[in-house]
Amino acid sequence: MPLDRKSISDLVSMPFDNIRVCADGAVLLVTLNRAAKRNALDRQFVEELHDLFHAVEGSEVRAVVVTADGDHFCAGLDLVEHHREDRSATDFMHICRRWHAAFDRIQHCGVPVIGALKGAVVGGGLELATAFHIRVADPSAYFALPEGQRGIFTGGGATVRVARLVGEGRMIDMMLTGRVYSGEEAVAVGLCQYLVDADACLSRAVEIAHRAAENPPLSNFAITSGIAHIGNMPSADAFFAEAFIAGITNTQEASKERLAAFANKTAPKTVKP
Ligand code: 1HE
Repeated sequence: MPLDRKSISDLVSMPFDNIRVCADGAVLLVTLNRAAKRNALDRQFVEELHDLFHAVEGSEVRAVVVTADGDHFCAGLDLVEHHREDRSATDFMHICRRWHAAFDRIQHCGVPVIGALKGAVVGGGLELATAFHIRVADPSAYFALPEGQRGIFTGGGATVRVARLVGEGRMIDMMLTGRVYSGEEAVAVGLCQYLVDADACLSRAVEIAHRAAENPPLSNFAITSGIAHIGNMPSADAFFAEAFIAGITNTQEASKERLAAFANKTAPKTVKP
């Protein structure tokens, strides 16, 4: 069966209630648009994220920017829906599996995903943001895992993705004490990579997406998925996988022109900023 390679316009025309999708060239701009509920993630919202990023995989899209309407990026799990539905343990376990599937789709969609973050990036909102590859925050952004205070636990991948970024000790502190990290602190502990003025946050994320989109797609696929997968392997297996990925990526047709440019002294150099 041939690969169902979606075009940018296929993606832009997908019907969603909680997400707006538009394109800037080959960069997809995804906006969470449930601002009245602070972009809290109910079941449908998680399914929409899953379906969108499933469609991104193998499509013509070269990078994605995720931003949000309103003052807050995402307030996490829809606590009102969760309370109203009075779920059983089994039901919630299955809901967590859907979150894992959706956020895995994001992390492993094959192209760089850049988040433009503001306001609350908390609980499941932080789980969503840590499935992105690069996070850009504005000064209003703050980061927390208030699950302990709510009498619940993370269920959207934080035990893997947040712990990996900040370390187990910091994550446990966040969950036990409700500690909130400012944008500056978040950069210091590795929760995000850029902190920029509020009016520059989205444009910086878009600029980063366009820059990353210039890399050959196979290189971006290796970077955005390979590093995370290799991180789960024992060293000997990791070195094997790295060599294998490099064997394919470093000999691809798309790299030949760039390497020739370097050899001919026409390529830009890597210099001190
Ligand atoms: C919500 C949610 C939500 C807002 N679920 N409806 N997440 C949290 O613990 C964060 C909970 N939310 C908050 O602390 C605050 O809402 C905010 C600091 C994010 C924003 O405050 P504010 O004053 O701007 O808004 P608000 O008045 O609190 O809320 C506005 C509306 O959004 C209101 O609905 P309305 O119908 O009364 O207008 C809120 O109910 C609604 N809203 N946040 C549902 N989270 C897979 S496990 C993941 C575990 C978690 O994610 S734990 C959740 C952590």
